[in-house]
Amino acid sequence: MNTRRLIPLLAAGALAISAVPASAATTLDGLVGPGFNISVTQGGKKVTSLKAGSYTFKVVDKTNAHNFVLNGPGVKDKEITGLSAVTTKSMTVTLKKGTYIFYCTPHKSSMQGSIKVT
Ligand SMILES: [Cu+2]
Repeated sequence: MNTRRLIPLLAAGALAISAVPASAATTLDGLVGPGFNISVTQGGKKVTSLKAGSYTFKVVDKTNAHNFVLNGPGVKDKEITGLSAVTTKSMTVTLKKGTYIFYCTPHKSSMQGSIKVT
């Protein structure tokens, strides 16, 4: 039996199983607008650091002038709310160790924040 081939498969299986429970995701509150503001809070407190894991970004987008985009390890410029929508949308993502930024595309230089994941 070729155990060198089996071990990576088992490791991949273990990762998939541990990622399954959706109820384990912590909800974070994203807000864009109504002015030139963007933020991520948890229980009313600004989020600047998190432990790696599964998080649901619930984003309230109050204007059609802004969007909410998340970028970081494993999350490539994911648009959670779009530019021409006043909406509330949720997206669950797995955050890995590293730095994530959230931003509004047309106003990225002034409308952005970062979250350090450890
Ligand atoms: Cu904007």
